[in-house]
Amino acid sequence: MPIAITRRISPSLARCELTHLSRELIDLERARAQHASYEDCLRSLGCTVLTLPPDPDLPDCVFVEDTAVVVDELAVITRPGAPSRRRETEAVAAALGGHRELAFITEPATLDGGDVLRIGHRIFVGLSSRTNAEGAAQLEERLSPHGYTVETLTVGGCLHLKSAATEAAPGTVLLNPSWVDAAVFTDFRVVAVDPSEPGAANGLLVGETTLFPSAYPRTAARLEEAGARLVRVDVSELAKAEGAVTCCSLILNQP
Ligand code: CIR
Repeated sequence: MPIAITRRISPSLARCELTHLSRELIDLERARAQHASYEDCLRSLGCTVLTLPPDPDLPDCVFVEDTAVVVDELAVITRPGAPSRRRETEAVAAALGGHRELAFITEPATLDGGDVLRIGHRIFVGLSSRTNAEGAAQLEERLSPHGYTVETLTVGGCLHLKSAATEAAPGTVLLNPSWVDAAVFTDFRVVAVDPSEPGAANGLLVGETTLFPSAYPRTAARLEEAGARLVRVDVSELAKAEGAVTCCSLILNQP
């Protein structure tokens, strides 16, 4: 049974980092209700959800994905690219320490987990405004002894690699070809987002089922046509903070 680590929404979410979006009013109560439904979806897919308390001084703490890269053998605690997010790693490292050996990304490297796409033993790292080459190199140093390969690629037009591409069904990469070079993923089946839904490339695969934002029905139809099994979740308030479905959890498979 996988464990999903999540973290409650900070009361200061309104002060979150924003890179590609303009600030909009976020309804905190609605965001919390959506987050609770997201956690319920994870439970319905067989996850044990471990929810960490929020920190009022860390507006983006709900986006736990950025704080660690977890594989079966260890967890690599990141050094997030946004200085306002660096302290988020402390609580997550404390929680992960009970489940995995820990390794750390250290200065001058920066790495956000949202830039790390793992498909089997292949790890794709997006070089972005949050993740630098040193971050990718340190991740490779930590993971290659365990049989993982690390490939870097550039992303443009979006926040993270996983805004542009995710494994949205087993062996299938869902991507926005305007934000990432689809040629990188020729070893996989590729499904492109519907052109009217550029933000739709982020799905969270848990086992054989994918949590997918209800805001993107056209891309959902494309995925289902390709054989994906989807569970829809409404994360519209978190989307105003530039978050999507992968960013709100860290999934630990039980080896
Ligand atoms: C940030 O800009 O860091 C947050 N407001 C959103 C982070 C979303 N994380 C993710 O997609 N992995």
